[in-house]
Amino acid sequence: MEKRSLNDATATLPPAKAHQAERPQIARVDGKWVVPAISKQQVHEAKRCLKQRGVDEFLEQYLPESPKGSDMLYITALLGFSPSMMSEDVDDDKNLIKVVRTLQRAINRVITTRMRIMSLHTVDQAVDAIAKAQRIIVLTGAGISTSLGIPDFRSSQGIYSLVQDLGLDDPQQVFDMETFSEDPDIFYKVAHMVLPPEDRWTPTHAFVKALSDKGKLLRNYTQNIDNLEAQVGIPKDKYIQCHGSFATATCFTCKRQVEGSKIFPIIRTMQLPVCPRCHSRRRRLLKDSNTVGALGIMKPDITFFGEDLPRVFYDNIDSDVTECDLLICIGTSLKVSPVNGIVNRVSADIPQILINRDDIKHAEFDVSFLGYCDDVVTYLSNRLDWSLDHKDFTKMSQDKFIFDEAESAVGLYRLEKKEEASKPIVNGLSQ
Ligand code: CNA
Repeated sequence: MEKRSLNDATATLPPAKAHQAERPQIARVDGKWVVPAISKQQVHEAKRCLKQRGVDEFLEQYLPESPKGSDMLYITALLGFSPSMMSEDVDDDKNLIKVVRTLQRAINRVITTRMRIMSLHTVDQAVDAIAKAQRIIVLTGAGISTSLGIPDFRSSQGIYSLVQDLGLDDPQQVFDMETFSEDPDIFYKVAHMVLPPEDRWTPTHAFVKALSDKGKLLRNYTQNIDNLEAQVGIPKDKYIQCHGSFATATCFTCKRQVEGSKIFPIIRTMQLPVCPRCHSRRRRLLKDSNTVGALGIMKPDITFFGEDLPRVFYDNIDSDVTECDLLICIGTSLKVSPVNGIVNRVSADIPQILINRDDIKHAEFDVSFLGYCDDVVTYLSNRLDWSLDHKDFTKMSQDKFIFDEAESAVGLYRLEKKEEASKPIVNGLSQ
């Protein structure tokens, strides 16, 4: 059961009707709806109003007396969601039900989503929370490996944009079991990009290892398949590879399992790794037909879309979310379920910190450090007086960073290297 609590029930809300008067206009430009810029603070206020005052009062406050579809589209965005109907004529009555349903989904999601702890929003408080925590869950994603040249999924240089020319309707098909069974070539055209480089890891992996070494890591739930948790040396019982990994591979047909590294050289050349046991059967069948699909092909033991997560995830998650005293999410867009649900399964009064290049609007973190995760963890390690097991750590820890604190009221900080930025130093890393 998900635990929820309203943790800022005493905070003051804006007076009723305040939002209608100040609501900027959503406009249609060249057939597409353009939503005016919405700050994190505005999103937070809208969510807080909805959670504390209920749906009726929220709608009364945020919608005009006779709302049009575009008004509902706007408040959907205001609740932190990107409505999918941006190209449709949402003011046309025939689309009304669709717009209402979209808004309804956003409202339901907010109601079941954790709210920020209002009293936790400064950088110092975040550093202090890490220093004090004893049972940290670290939830990691593809962003923690990009500095090694392994692309993530959804960034502009990510795998999804790189596979556009493979003729797939949906890039997720690369990691789809049915597609693999019919044409494993598609997966192997991409797999080489995610292969772990030997004996390398990022400062962020080293940061998670440091948490483990200091006895603070309850568990690292990683969505990554590159197996770098093992490479950096985090003890096996301290990480869970929620989507499996390249560490082992299994024959699609006879289920023979081998060490993943055995097929790496073949994957690197974008060839199909064939099971030694099924090799001759595949060759025989190929003589008669060229559509044998994945018969006799080795598949890395990564969890494809639609497959069940490894048992170890379900065996641990319930007790871990109960025990955890701090949640840190790093380098993930939190778009893949059920792992993204962890942020709402941890009790709402447990602090949550985000370290990511892009902001995440569909979850509520107390403190968000936006920037390159290697920079952020270097900054945090210096503040904590920790040294990281990474060849570049000494050099990186000389870097000076500045924070853009424009949205510090909602705990959001953009971290930049000092020489690249022109803003005044507000929280310099000079120690
Ligand atoms: P994603 O949806 O691609 O999101 C990655 C997130 O990381 C984005 O929000 C980026 O803003 C952020 N990001 C990228 N680079 C950095 C950086 N240097 N510092 C800080 N933030 C950064 O990927 P998710 O992990 O959220 O999605 C889960 C998928 C991705 C899982 O199923 C994985 O199996 C899959 N994946 C894994 C790998 C890997 O193992 N290295 C690579 C590519 C995809």
